[in-house]
Amino acid sequence: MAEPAVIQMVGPPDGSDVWFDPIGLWVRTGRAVRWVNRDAGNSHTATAYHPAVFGRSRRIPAHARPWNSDYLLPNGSFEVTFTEPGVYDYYCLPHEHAGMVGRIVVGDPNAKDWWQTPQLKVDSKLPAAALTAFPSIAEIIKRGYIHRAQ
Ligand SMILES: [Cu+2]
Repeated sequence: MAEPAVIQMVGPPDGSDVWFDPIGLWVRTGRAVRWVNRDAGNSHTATAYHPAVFGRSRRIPAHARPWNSDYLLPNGSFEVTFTEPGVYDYYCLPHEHAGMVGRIVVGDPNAKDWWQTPQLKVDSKLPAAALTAFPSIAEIIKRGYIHRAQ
């Protein structure tokens, strides 16, 4: 088994900014992803956009299981194994309004065009800072991972 891919929750020591690094990640089906809080100044969550979790719009594949890490203290971690191909958008509960969101693309990019999911293009229930922060699916697939634009 491959080691989990790691997404760090990061920010400057004064706590004035927060983000997931990488903000965009591509993994093969069956790979685990581990979120690790490397931000000494904040607690964070990794929470899937799904009606079953705080009643949000579904922004993960139809048959995928949603997740919620709950609050991760500094150096805390949480892991999810992705068995369903598709696009997964998630957010940090206390920092969604600051644009702390991420996108994971799972599966063989050449298998089919599942990444054209129309629900991902618009979502009136998301704060603008979150909606504009997601990296493009095409870029994630092309580069494998995307760091947030500074
Ligand atoms: Cu956060």
